[in-house]
Amino acid sequence: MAQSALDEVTNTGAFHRSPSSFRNLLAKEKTSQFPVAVKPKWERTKEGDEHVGWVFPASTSEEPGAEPDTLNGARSVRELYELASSSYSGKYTVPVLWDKQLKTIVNNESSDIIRMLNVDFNEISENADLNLYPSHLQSMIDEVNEWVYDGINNGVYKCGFAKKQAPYDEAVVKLYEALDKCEGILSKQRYICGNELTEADIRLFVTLIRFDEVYAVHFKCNKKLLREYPNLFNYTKDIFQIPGISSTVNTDHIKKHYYGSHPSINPYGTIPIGSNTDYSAPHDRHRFTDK
Ligand SMILES: N[C@@H](CCC(=O)N[C@@H](CS)C(=O)NCC(=O)O)C(=O)O
Repeated sequence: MAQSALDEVTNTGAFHRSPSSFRNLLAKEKTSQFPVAVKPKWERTKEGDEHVGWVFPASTSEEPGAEPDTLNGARSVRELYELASSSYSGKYTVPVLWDKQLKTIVNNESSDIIRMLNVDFNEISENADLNLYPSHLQSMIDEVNEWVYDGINNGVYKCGFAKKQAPYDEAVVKLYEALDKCEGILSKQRYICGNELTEADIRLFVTLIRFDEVYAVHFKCNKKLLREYPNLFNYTKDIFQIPGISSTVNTDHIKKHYYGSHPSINPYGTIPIGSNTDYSAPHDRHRFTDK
């Protein structure tokens, strides 16, 4: 079983992400979140073996924007997986939904976690009325998520981690077909499933916000930059400017992570200067909804 994304390339040279192992869903019982951030650059996770992955800083001053694990005193995300299951042998990935009381991983699959955050934390959330997965749009959200994940979210990884030309060629064609499709949809409506913000926008946004800074260079997604797509670019600014979103984007961490953590792609870890795009600049997306 793969222990890191760096081991997930098959002998045809194509990147295949292995499935998540912890898939519990929350019932209505009270559970609490524990927001922590790990250091952006992967490091050795244990003395005695070669594994590299997510580690916590030892103090709050070590890496601005990252905090130590004050709850369990773990040095790495790997230690949390080992605390949750002594027989675990898969990848030590984020995100992880952690149960403070039971000291275990509830779930490590982002598509499950995003659904749980929408519903199961309403009693303690500031904006409980926000529903990013409304019943009238569920089938459309599911359908969009599928091609966006395959073509774009995972598509950029398939481009970047391909070790042969053919899987790269296949992934990059699919990526730009999916981006062109988004551009077409977003020329007619404000968000990807209509004029209402949904989970599908959040899932698309997380890849778009990294596109010009990282994927265009590091993962060889350079047929066209995000800023060359008028609708996709303005849409990314629009979502970035929703209150609460920009504080989840740390461009410095994003760049340190990718350029510093994949020596097979960027052996010297040099961080490129661009793109320094200002996503807080004005956008034109109100034209669909302020009529
Ligand atoms: N299916 C998982 C995949 C998560 C995933 O691959 N996370 C990456 C983020 S860069 C990770 O933590 N990788 C660590 C590694 O490959 O060792 C999800 O979407 O939640």
